Formats: sequence, structure tokens, C-alpha cells
Amino acid sequence: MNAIEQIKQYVVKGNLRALVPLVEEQLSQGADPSALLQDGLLAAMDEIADRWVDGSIFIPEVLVAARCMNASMEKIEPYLQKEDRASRGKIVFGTVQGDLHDIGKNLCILMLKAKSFDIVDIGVDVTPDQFVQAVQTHQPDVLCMSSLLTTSMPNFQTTIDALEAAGLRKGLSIGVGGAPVTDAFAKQIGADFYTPDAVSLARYLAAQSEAAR
Ligand code: B12
Repeated sequence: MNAIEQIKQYVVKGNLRALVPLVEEQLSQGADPSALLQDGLLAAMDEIADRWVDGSIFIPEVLVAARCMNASMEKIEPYLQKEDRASRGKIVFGTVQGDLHDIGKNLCILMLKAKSFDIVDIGVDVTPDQFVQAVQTHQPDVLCMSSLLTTSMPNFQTTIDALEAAGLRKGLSIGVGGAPVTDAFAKQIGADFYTPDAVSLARYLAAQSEAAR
């Protein structure tokens, strides 16, 4: 079994102790961090999702796999090729109220940092008021919100409404995403953009910031 396949298996099995040293070893030996992410970690998460749906694993196993993902992403971050340039802008990023999923948000943040954006990560289960406060405090160019649950998706709208009521909507570009989100949904709730994944998000915002210069 090659190292990437081994990394995938360690995530699926939730073997954090073996996983992190292997990720570190691979990175220090010059392995491609994007390949570790795509073919190791994300492939493992796909398998976890399938196994959860077919009932062969339960929430505790998914939680352990999530811990493996986040710990590995932390190790990969310093190795992702960073552009040698000034900041492209400031982004506040959070998961909406009611939703605790953070792997997708963390992956988006990883890719955005590699594209030289300054990120303020405000975490998960963020209430509309907390989004408003974060925008007031940090004055970002972009606000990104994530939701993986259909039940928490209405909180995109609630948050956008709260920002409007606080007089903070004008001049702020708002992006929404997460597995159940679509372009049509983003338009319907008055968000400015949607992209399906972390790579397309980083590319989209980098292009927007170039166009604004
Ligand atoms: C891991 C996981 C968990 C973990 C989360 C751990 C963690 N730290 O994140 C745990 C075990 C805690 C969990 C709990 C629950 N989960 Co869950 N979970 C998943 C699972 C298996 C994987 C999600 C994931 O990390 N994917 C990998 C990442 C990389 O992908 P992603 O999140 O989609 O993000 C990418 C894009 O969407 C995009 N993106 C994300 N955010 C943003 C933001 C912007 C602005 C943009 C542009 C793009 C973008 O870029 C990302 C990177 O490419 C999914 C299954 C699935 N198919 O998605 C279920 C899933 C999301 N969970 C589900 C459910 C039902 C739950 C629970 C309600 C279960 C329960 N009965 O308790 C709870 C809810 C807890 C809560 N209040 O949030 C359902 C949701 C169904 C629905 N339609 O709402 C799913 C789809 C499983 C299923 N098929 O039933 N879960």
C-alpha cells in the first residue's frame, strides 16, 4: 500500500496516532500537499460519508475521522505553496447557527490562505448577531458562510437580513457554500456568490480581487 492510500486508511479507521506522523513524514520528504489532501484526506471523507449512509459506521467514528482531517490539514497548511504577494483582502468565515460541521470551512480557509487572503475564522454555530459583530469589528471585504445541514440553511438568510438591518450589507461581498447549497439558492437569498468547493472559491475570489485593482 502506498503512503497516500495508507493515509486514507488511517483517516477511515480513525488512527490519529499513526496518521499525523505519516503526514508529517510525507511532507518533509517532499510529497505533494495537494495530492495528500485530495487523494488521501478527501478520498477518506468520501468513504466515511458512504459508510455512514450505508449504516456500517456511526457518529463517534465520523467524529474521530473529522479530528484526523483537521489535525492533518493543520500539518499540511505550511506546505501549501503560498504566493509571495501582499494580501488580496480580508475574509470573515464561519459556519451558520445550528451547524457544527467545520471540515469544509477549514479546507476553504486553507486554500484562501494559500492565495494570500487574510482570514478571520469565527468558528461554527455562529449566530446572526455574532456574524454582525464580526463584520463590525473586522470590516472584511468578503463574508463567507458555510452550512452542511438543510435545517441550518435558513440561517444564511437570517444572517443576511441581520447584516442589512445593521447597515453592514452595502459594500460587503457575501458568499455561501456547503454540500446542500446551489447557485440558484444563493441567488434566491440575495448572496453575492456561491462556488462548489474550496479550490473554485479561492480561484473565484482571487480573480475578483484582481478585477477590483
Ligand atoms: C463529517 C460529518 C459530520 C461530523 C462533523 C465533524 C466536523 N468537525 O465537521 C459530525 C459527526 C459531528 C456530524 C454531525 C451531524 N451530521 Co454530518 N456529516 C459529515 C459528513 C460525513 C462529511 C462532511 C464533510 O466534512 N465533508 C468533506 C468536506 C471537505 O466537504 P464540505 O463540507 O461539503 O465542504 C466543501 C464544499 O461544500 C465547499 N464549501 C463548504 N463551505 C463553504 C462555504 C463557502 C462560502 C463556499 C463558497 C464553499 C464552501 O468547499 C468545501 C471544500 O471543498 C457529511 C456527509 C456528506 N456527504 O457531506 C454528513 C452530513 C452533512 N451530516 C448530516 C447530518 C444529518 C448530521 C447530524 C444532524 C447527525 C445527527 N443525527 O446528529 C449531525 C449534526 C450536528 C450539527 N448540529 O451540525 C447529513 C446532512 C443531511 C442534510 N440534508 O441536512 C449528511 C449529508 C450525512 C447524510 N447523508 O445524512 N457530521
